[in-house]
Amino acid sequence: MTTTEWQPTACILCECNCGIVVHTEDRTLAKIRGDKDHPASQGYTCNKALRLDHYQNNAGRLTSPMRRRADGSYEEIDWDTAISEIADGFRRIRDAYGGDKIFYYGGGGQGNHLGGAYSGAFLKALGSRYRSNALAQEKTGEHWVDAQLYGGHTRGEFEHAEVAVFVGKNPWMSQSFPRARVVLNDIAKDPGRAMIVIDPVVTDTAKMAEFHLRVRPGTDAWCLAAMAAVLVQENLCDQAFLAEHVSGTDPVIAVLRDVPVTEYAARCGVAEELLREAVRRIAAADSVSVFEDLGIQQAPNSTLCSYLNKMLWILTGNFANRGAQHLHSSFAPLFAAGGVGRTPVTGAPVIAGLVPSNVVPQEILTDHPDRFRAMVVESSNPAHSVADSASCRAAFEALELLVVIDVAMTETARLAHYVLPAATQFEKPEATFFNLEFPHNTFHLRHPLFPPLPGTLAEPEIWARLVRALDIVGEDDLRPLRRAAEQGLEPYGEAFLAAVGANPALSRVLPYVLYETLGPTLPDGLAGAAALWGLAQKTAMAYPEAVRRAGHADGNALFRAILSGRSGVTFTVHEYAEDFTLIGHPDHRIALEIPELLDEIRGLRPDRSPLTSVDFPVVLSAGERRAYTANDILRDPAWRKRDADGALRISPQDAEAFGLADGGRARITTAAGTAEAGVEVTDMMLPGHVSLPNGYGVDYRDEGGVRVPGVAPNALTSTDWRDAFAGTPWHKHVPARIEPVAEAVAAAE
Ligand SMILES: Nc1nc2c(c(=O)[nH]1)N[C@H]1C(S)=C(S)[C@@H](COP(=O)(O)OP(=O)(O)OC[C@H]3O[C@@H](n4cnc5c(=O)[nH]c(N)nc54)[C@H](O)[C@@H]3O)O[C@H]1N2
Ligand SMILES: Nc1nc2c(c(=O)[nH]1)N[C@H]1C(S)=C(S)[C@@H](COP(=O)(O)OP(=O)(O)OC[C@H]3O[C@@H](n4cnc5c(=O)[nH]c(N)nc54)[C@H](O)[C@@H]3O)O[C@H]1N2
Ligand code: SF4
Ligand SMILES: [Mo]
Repeated sequence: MTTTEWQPTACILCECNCGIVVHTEDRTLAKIRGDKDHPASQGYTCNKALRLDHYQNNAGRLTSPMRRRADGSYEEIDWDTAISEIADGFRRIRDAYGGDKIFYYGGGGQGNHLGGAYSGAFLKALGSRYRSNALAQEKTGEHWVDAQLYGGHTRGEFEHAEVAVFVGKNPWMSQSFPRARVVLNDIAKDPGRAMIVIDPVVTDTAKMAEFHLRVRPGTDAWCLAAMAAVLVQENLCDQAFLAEHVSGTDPVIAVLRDVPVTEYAARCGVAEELLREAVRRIAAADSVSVFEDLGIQQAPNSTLCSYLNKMLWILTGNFANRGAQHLHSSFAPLFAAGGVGRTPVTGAPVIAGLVPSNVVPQEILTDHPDRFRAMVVESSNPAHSVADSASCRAAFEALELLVVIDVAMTETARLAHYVLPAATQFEKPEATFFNLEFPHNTFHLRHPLFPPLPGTLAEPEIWARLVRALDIVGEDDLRPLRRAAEQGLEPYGEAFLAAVGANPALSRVLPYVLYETLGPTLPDGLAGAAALWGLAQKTAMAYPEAVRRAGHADGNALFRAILSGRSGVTFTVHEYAEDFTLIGHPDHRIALEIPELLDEIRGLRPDRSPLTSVDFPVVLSAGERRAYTANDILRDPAWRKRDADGALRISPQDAEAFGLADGGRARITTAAGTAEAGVEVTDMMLPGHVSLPNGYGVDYRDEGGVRVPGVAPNALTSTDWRDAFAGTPWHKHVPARIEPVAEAVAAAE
């Protein structure tokens, strides 16, 4: 199948999902460029999008369901056998121990959330309750704070911000908001705008910033507390905004008034005057946007840092105006609503319905009667991406049933009883639910460019076959809906409401019902998009005005626009003042006081001792984003144009102290493990701080044999280094020891 027309789709390598257009040749993505018609990315891509064929075509693609033999090797089996054995297996687990012992991990990576939308039908039907994914190793602490402050998720409007603040975030490399490099260049060039970066490393973003607050690793809480305190102590808060839109201000002001700024600046290693100047710049700006990311979310005091960071824009009233911080609409919420639950074995906090990734091994590897016995992993590679890979492996091996759904034979798949091969994201309808912008929010349904590779299936079909095997919905229940669907969306909507109202069995498996009844009537191989009909209805009900402003009369109109809008659609257009209506609290005010976290601010006072020690004297950031990293999505090492082995970055001072030279090799030892890496000596790093990239250390097999370039970062991390509130890991702050590798020493002598 060769096309000479540009076909719209999207890059799947980070949460931006930039629109691209491609030429295909047979099964390859022959030419790739940015899609100017995409409403969010407007033709922008970064360097990585051009390498996407390494995802679509590589020697690691799975082409048959696989079953593990007693000796650990795998045999290919047909789909019918796989589906019936897997359904039987989970039924047996449910009957023996209860459905809540079936744990679900994943459901979507950077570009693919549509498949996971169908998983709930099968899991709910079995009584499974616990789930998790990568958000529970980065964003749950921030979510817990957000839920209390305003009951929603905020994003900055960087494109129009006078001042952009990046806290532990390197958007030049990691992107995360539309057209990141264009926006960063614009800010850097404009003398009327400014960038503030809080990062121990001289990143590409930090190099562009007016204010680089080069904190010592792990000391952001002191830095951010001092910044918020300067706002209060120098009378820089927006009193009118606080009076009108914020509750619980007084106790917060009281705590911040007592913060010893000089002492805290010294503790975080930032010159006090620089810190004060940065705060004054924030206070003087007409608009400020803030992005916090892994540099604080995966480091000590992470939940506290999320809270303090939000003070910077709340105390200065940078909400609901152009270029500032915003709540936004969502097409499909990434986080479940509800309070904090507890995990069955360790009692860890379950925030937004997600078990902290760090406790997953402990919830399995125990003789506790409530331990997880079985697991489904979809579109995720936890044996590689969750802290302490060795204990993850041991835990997954102890499961009575592990099923992995992936496009490749991953580190996790190699531990599974069954591996189910998915069609790639260019072989099925796909979409991302990272729809986080304001005032215009966009959604992009990508059409398939190729038929599924023979032997593979799209996830909606996999989940539908599994539900069918459970035999809980009869053809009699579905037939009226199938007929209604043939008559159009309006009759379907009425029939759907009536059927679900009358039959509770259907309401437990809604995505399945949509796929089975509406799916067959959708054009262009889009059956897998059926679940979006339900989400479009919900969206139109949640934001009727904003959906109409975007040009969609109702949920059906929105759904039709999504089906036909090949480059994506704008689904909501908000007015700035409506930000306040998106605040979840009944009084639509931001609730600033979080007593537990105010206690934490007070508790910062005594100079806490660093986590490093004589044995482990440096801080390792395990998993930095670089030009050629993309989580675990690309396994073929040929995709990288440089940094083939993912060098350990180290300061000249440390290199000298440890006897290392640029281009040499180092051994990195932590409490959890040891690894070797090539060395890059660079002034980017502070003395006492070293870094390794993410996404390395995955294996790749082709005719040339097996290769595992670089270090798997989680060979070096421990599950017990985690945040007290959210259980999120401290990947950016792993105490470590660095030594020259013996051969290198010998060669040098
Ligand atoms: N190229 C590329 N882009 C990606 C990804 C990818 O794999 N590759 N992954 C995507 C995903 S899933 C995510 S979540 C985002 C993550 O995006 P980022 O959070 O921007 O990525 P990181 O490089 O992991 O960490 C950000 C910064 O934290 C800094 N840091 C380390 N320790 C500290 C500290 O103690 N304090 C402070 N303030 N900063 C510290 C690091 O120096 C680094 O510059 O990137 C997305 N984009
Ligand atoms: N030490 C350390 N660990 C980290 C981090 C760090 O900075 N340091 N970062 C953390 C963060 S922020 C994140 S987001 C996680 C990411 O880690 P994971 O949650 O494991 O996600 P990905 O690496 O994106 O893996 C995606 C998987 O989906 C598969 N896949 C791709 N397309 C499809 C498809 O269409 N269908 C199916 N079924 N599968 C598909 C890929 O083959 C791959 O195995 O890693 C976390 N782990
Ligand atoms: S990696 Fe991210 S920023 Fe780069 S092209 Fe892909 S989606 Fe866009
Ligand atoms: Mo992430």
